[in-house]
Amino acid sequence: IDHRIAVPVGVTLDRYIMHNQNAFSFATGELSQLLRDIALAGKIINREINRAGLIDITGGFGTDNIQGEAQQKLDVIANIRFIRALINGGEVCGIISEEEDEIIYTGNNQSKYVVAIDPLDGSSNIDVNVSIGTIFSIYRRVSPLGEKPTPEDFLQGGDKQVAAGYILYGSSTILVYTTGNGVAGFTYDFSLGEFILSHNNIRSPLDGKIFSYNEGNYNSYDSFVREYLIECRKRNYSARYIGSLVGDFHRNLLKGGIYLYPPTHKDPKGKLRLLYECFPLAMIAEQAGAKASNGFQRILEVEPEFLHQRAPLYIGSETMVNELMNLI
Ligand code: P6P
Repeated sequence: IDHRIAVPVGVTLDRYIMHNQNAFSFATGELSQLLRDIALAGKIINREINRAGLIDITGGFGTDNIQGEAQQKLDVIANIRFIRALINGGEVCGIISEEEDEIIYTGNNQSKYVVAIDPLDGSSNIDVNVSIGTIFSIYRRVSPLGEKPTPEDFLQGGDKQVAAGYILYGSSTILVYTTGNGVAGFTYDFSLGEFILSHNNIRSPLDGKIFSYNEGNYNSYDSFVREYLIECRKRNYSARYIGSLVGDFHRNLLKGGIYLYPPTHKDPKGKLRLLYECFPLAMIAEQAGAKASNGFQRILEVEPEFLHQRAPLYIGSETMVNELMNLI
């Protein structure tokens, strides 16, 4: 059966995962439990975000992360919550996080998964009530069971992800993920404390009329990017840019559109991180019939060399990404 049709909308994330588990090879239950652990942390972060202004956890924390970005209090809280949930869940032997310089060893060396995570992306929007998101990527480890994970566990390449997803803390809170068999979305129901299936088998429109980029960087873009943007304006496409990748990505995934973060003078290799922003969103995009490129190749084929590597990102509707790539 095609499980993506047989599951009625309204089912909880738990039941959907169990249904999926029975239908697919990862019936051992570890990946199912790992997805539940991530969903639990998402519920906790969601609660913190929704009361941030009330309990003085907005604003800067006074420290910088490896990216040299001032950490927001909620950034740090989200990082701690996800790490704790993954350690306690027991299914993960190692974690890399945007907020941490090095690999986090959970001590669960018998576990067979590693997670790369951006605990709270778009954090500059936290204090002004604009959507923010969590992005996660899951790999089966390649290092020996029983030992500590190694960087190679995280540098396997985008096509080796076993699952990827995001949680968008927006007008509603939605968890979207794929395990390589289509994309499903679950909207958080506060009254039940459950993520409920609301988007069964997301398919992204092949074309779109929305383009998302930071206009302020226009003059530093390569000529092919500027040429594409001029064409979008000629066609009276809508320019929509939240400044929060998960929000822009999710809107474009559902409505059709393209998000561009090209190399700039400030970020000549691109700003977004390959392992916990580009790869997971690219897996979701492709699973939903969309595309993701770094301007030269399918971004899932980029060979990662180090954990916090950056990359240019052009992601969204297939026709729009193809048109842009044809201009190179
Ligand atoms: P800029 C947020 O810091 C982020 O990583 C993405 O969420 C967002 O799309 C982008 O950077 C915004 O960057 O340079 O336009 O402010």
